[in-house]
Amino acid sequence: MASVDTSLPAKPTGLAADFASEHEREHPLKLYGGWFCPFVQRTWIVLHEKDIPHQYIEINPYQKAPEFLALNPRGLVPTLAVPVGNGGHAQKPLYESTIICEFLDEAYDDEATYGKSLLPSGNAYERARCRLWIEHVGSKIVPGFYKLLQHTPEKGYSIEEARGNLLGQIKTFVKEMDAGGPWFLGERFSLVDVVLAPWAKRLFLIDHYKPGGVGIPAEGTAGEDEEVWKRWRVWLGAITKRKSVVETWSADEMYIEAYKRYAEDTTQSEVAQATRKGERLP
Ligand SMILES: N[C@@H](CCC(=O)N[C@@H](CS)C(=O)NCC(=O)O)C(=O)O
Repeated sequence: MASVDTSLPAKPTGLAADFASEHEREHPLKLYGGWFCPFVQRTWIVLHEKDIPHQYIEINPYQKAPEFLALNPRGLVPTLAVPVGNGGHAQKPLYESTIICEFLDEAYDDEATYGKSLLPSGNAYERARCRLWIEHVGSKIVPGFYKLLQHTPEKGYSIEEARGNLLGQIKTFVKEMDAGGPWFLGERFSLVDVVLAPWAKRLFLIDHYKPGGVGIPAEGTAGEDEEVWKRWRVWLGAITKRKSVVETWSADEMYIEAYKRYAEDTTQSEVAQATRKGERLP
């Protein structure tokens, strides 16, 4: 594995460091994560939202330690160790961020203790609609983010194409949002908001590294799309201030450092390699 990815700073910083150290004590529910990872941040946000007791264990997923691979043969974070049986001493692994998020929401469902479910209970259609847009985030917006971030002049596609694709996928998503706001489901915060939050927070990296940036039109300049981008700004403003998002975020400059290799398209991470080859993300 290339040294570029194993040289990452080893620990969270900023408010994420506080959240991590509040959860460093031994606990049978364990999240193995990397502070820089947006997929991990999804899981972290759910644990924070529901105030679920757990232990956070920072690892470097690029190093593929045998104990880590034993839990998750895909060798990716987030990986969750879930207590099983009465004593809670044995654990079973779970991985894939969206599956972990749904699992946590379902397994910790006592409203008095953990608050409202993050998917609308009692309405199968609305839950399915949420999953549809969670899928859109994972299969359209997230790959679009990396395609633009990893764009270099040698690519077989232009930066305008990559930008147009990302903006188009975001627009499609925003048009599905409840008009009232601020959240995707209007007043109700849900997993749909959670799954996009980490990349919404990371959009500034594209503005930092790529000529022309993300290219979201400034207020009053979007013509017929004015309402769509207005709704986006309402959501973006709310999500970037949400406590669970803010408190799982390290210092901005750390992300700038960690994502430099994406911007230069030299990282050997699985996500980056899949993007380079035009394949589905891992
Ligand atoms: N589909 C996975 C993706 C997770 C993922 O790609 N995690 C990255 C860190 S952001 C990782 O562990 N990469 C290790 C590698 O690329 O070798 C999920 O949703 O959990």
